[in-house]
Amino acid sequence: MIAINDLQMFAASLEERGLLHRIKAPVDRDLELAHVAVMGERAKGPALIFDNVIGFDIPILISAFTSPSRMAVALGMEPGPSMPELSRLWMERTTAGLIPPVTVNNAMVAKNQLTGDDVDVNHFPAPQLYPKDGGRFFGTTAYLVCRDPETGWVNLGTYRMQILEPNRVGVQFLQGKDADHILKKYKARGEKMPAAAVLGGDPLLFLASATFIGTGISELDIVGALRQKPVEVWQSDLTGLPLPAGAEIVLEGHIDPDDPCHEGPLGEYTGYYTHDHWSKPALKIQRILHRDQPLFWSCTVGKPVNDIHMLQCLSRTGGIWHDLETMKIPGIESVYVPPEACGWFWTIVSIRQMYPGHANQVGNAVLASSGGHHATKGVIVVDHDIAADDLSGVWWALSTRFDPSRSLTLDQGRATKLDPSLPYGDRHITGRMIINACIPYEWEEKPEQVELDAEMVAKVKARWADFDMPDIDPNRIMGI
Ligand SMILES: Cc1cc2nc3c(=O)[nH]c(=O)nc-3n(C[C@H](O)[C@H](O)[C@H](O)COP(=O)(O)O)c2cc1C
Ligand SMILES: [Mn+2]
Repeated sequence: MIAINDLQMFAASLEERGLLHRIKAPVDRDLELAHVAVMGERAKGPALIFDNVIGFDIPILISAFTSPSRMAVALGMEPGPSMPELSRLWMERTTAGLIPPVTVNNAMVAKNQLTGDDVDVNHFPAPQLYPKDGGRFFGTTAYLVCRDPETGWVNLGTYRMQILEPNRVGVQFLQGKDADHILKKYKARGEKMPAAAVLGGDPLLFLASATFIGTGISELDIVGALRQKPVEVWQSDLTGLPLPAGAEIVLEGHIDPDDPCHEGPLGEYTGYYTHDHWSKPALKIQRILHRDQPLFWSCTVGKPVNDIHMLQCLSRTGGIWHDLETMKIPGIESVYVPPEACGWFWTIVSIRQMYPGHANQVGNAVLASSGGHHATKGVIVVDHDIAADDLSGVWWALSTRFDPSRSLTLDQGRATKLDPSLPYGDRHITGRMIINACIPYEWEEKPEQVELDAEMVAKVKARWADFDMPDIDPNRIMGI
């Protein structure tokens, strides 16, 4: 296990393993920085820290999660596991039980406190990412902490935060998100909602707060379970909220339900814009907390593949897998929501078939599950000889095991407002399908496959070193 308590430890762990590159050249935070990052991401480059952001002495971390190796390190593992393997770990740890946070008195984030006229979010190098974005965003990786006034439940949600004024940022939580439910309760009481925008802390806090965990469950407890140790929080004397003690920067204040703002757009994770700028919640900042020498953290959002698609791949796969296990559906070998599908719209499940109709049961279960029903367009079910993330194998199954007239099921379900394949103003319901790409269990005569000899494979693996191909790990070759 790699010990990681906060963002700077995570960045150092990446750097030690050659997974992070520091850019020393001066770079403009508006457009230039994000363009370097997107071009690096497209080329499957490393995580980046821009040490010399023009006009600031605060560096920016970006592209932190954009490879399975970096995602493994975030989870405290050495590079190696595939995304489905990491999702299985997510599923197992969150299913085993949650771990609530512990309160500490000394918090690195509380070392510097800006109040009164010193409250100015422009102190930090928030970038503008794309030319058509509405401005600079303090929050792409930042999460909002708020508390349910009735139950005391503390929710963490990642919602984008645009800088509007020195002491005001938009916080675009969409209808139905947890913060939206909670804000409505404050509104009914005629109160403002105390809230904090947090950047940094354990990198898993960003991951968990960008994931639908379930109403009433705190993302702090989920991160405790994932990290297998409690998150350290500091009880704010201003808002009464538990704030991650190792955070980089916190904007504290309140959201007035009767004082919405005009905000956006921001290039979204679908790779498109949604033009819906009015009546977004806004955080009025009363106090800024930050560590000594904070590290700013941004994410390019926009077209796949970047951090958001990787983290959605991890957590959505983990959530769907969790649901399939709790539904007691047997034979699930692996699950994968490809980052290229925005980490959202398609699910691939590999199963060991046990009875006729098993593959369709799995497809229907994904479409009906809490973790997978929302905006899924298709489920592809393949046999156990193909891992869910073996996209070459999946194409082979689509070509040789799938018959559209026999094994395609069409259905409809809940859409997302961000889906550009649906017309504006009518994005409630999407079509969806189950593609059963398994060899039918009930066929007595199955197609005969070309196979390698299992004993010879074992022998070849045993003397792999003799063949002098050190870059290939014989135990991680798909499809044998
Ligand atoms: C970079 C990034 C930006 C996001 N922006 C928003 C956003 O502006 N509004 C929103 O409602 N969800 C946004 N999300 C998705 C939410 O984080 C996600 O739905 C999460 O479940 C919200 O937390 P909650 O379930 O506690 O409400 C974003 C996710 C990421 C990773
Ligand atoms: Mn939540």
